[in-house]
Amino acid sequence: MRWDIFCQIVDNFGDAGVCWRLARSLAIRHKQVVRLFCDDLTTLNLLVSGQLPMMGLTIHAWEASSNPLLNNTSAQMAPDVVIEAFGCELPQAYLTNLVIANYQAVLINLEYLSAEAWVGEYHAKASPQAHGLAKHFFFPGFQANTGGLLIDPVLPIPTIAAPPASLASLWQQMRPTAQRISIFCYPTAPLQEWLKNLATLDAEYDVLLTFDHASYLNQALILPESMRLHFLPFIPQDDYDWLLHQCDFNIVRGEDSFVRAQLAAKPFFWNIYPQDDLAHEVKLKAFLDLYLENASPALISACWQASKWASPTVWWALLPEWETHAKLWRTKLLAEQADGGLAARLLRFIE
Ligand code: TRH
Repeated sequence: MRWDIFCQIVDNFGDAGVCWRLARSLAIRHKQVVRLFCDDLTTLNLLVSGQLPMMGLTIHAWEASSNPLLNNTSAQMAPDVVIEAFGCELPQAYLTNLVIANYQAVLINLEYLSAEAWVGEYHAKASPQAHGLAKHFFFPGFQANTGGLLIDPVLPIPTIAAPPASLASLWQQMRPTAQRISIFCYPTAPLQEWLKNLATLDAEYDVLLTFDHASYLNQALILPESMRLHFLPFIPQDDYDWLLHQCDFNIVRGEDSFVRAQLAAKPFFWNIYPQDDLAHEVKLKAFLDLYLENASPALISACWQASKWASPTVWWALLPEWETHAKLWRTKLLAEQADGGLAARLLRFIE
């Protein structure tokens, strides 16, 4: 089938991250023909870096959807499925073309991920449109009655693996005796206090701060030699996935890195995207309730404290138990997504 995915980058990298992962999965794993239209190719290219050309997948500027060479005036190019990622509005000219040409494309509104129970009730419901094209809401989720998770590519749990080029020189500076921590959080997080507190523990830490995080820290930060900070540039998405697998602890944010941290089978906490109406508190609780269903009271308390940026000295001792839990959770997730996860469920839904 032919798929057109529309991605409007509202802020940060999550929109691009999810759309790119879905587009690639449909093209590579499911042999679909995919065009990804994006309103910010510069940002998208940061994640994609070096992976194109790719069989079955092309990337286009948002405006190109109205270009006669690319639009739907030719039946050959007519899409079977059109995805509006995160409710972005389709370009008017593109939509008009679809309607006028009377192509029977299915419109999908790909929603945000949530572990909340209501998601299953709303997933895959039709939404009648004045223009007559069929439109459905597709909700990613953890439960079997949702659209599932974007699990591709599933990386093996690493033993010893060579770092990708973007991390090769940094990796030579890693101390084998140190615990590795990757940090990808929002600028409002109390990162500096967190690091200072962790540094008081009697252990070595190599802390990998993702792009731009240097600006989250105060110049005056003084740390003991046992804690070394490493400042990363923005690295390609696959390399970031790899990094999560190689660390002993990860702090992630947004929606896409949150799923990757779970698949990395390592202890992590989710610096969830803050929303004005505090909807993120409900989302966080829904996830932690699922994630910690079979955990000990001590681990439940540790995960909650960590998620709220409590001093790591309070809960860091629980890390070995958390590690075992993280491995079990990955196994459970992959078993529940053994049907192929979001991309495969989407494909079956369309068929
Ligand atoms: O960047 P995010 O905070 O993005 C989003 C957006 O803010 C979005 O509007 C919001 O709705 C959503 O969060 C919840 O976090 P996220 O989702 O984890 O996306 C980051 C992407 O960037 C992810 O695909 C991983 C990738 N990435 C790299 O490719 N290289 C890097 O160096 C890093 C740190 C991340």
